[in-house]
Amino acid sequence: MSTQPFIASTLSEGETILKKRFADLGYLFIKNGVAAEHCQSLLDDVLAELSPHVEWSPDRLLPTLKGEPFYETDPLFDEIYPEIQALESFHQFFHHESVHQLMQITSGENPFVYPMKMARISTPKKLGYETPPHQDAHSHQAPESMCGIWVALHEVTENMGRLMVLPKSHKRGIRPVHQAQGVGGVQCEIYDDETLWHTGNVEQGDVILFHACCVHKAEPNRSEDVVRLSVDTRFCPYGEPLFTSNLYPHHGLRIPKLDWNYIYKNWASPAHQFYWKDYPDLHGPDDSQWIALAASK
Ligand SMILES: O=C(O)CCC(=O)C(=O)O
Repeated sequence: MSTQPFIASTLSEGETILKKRFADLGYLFIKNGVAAEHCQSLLDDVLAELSPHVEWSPDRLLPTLKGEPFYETDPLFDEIYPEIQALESFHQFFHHESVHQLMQITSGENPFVYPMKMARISTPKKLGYETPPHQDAHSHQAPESMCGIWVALHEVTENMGRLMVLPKSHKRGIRPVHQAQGVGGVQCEIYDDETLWHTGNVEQGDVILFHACCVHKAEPNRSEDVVRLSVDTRFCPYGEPLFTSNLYPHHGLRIPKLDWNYIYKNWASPAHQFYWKDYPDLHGPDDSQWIALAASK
């Protein structure tokens, strides 16, 4: 396997060039896609929930691990994650005008933001639990018109769990998967001729947009104590088919108290609560079927 730096894009290049690059590569790495202040404000809120397990280092300007490392589904994660999910600023982040504008590059005038929104807490000393190579089309049971958006909440350099993408991999459709350890729990097939990955250091506010079939993964976090914090969600042109698992909070079908009423309990504004209720093309199990499925696991 070899790596090359991400092909960087800027909004000033204009929609035509960006759309063409996205169609060719299957991703856009957009420098300063979201204002650093907007990211810092969300980062402060997330860190307040992670304290005392993760603390901001004012000298290094990085989140640092203070206790034991943990991974999604560990008891400590399950205790903290509902509080991060309950942050109004976390959900509103993706409905901000600047984020909406980024989504318009690939989804046209009226992007629909998926209800499920993810915060990633990649601690060091959990090697093997990093995000395996996957396609979001599989994870979210979505058509190719869906996209992913990933935003760095702080600088992420080598050995801190950077993201990697397999350029042009979106052109080969949805791939077979097998079970894997790590975020999402599945890994997709990588073909023998696919040896060149794109990666690189990112700064606070840098954004990656992924095509639904773009294969991507995370590097292991090999740092001594840095915790990589980022946020991501999915979006599509309004009206495209939406699978009902995406209507739940991330980990909501696994962590008993983590439902929308829990999330909304302290919100100041009703804006963006249950905003998908009239979505025109929902398919998949209904609420009672999802609850039964979750209970049977
Ligand atoms: O941040 C990560 O480790 C995973 C992100 C990801 O897979 C995504 O945004 O689709």
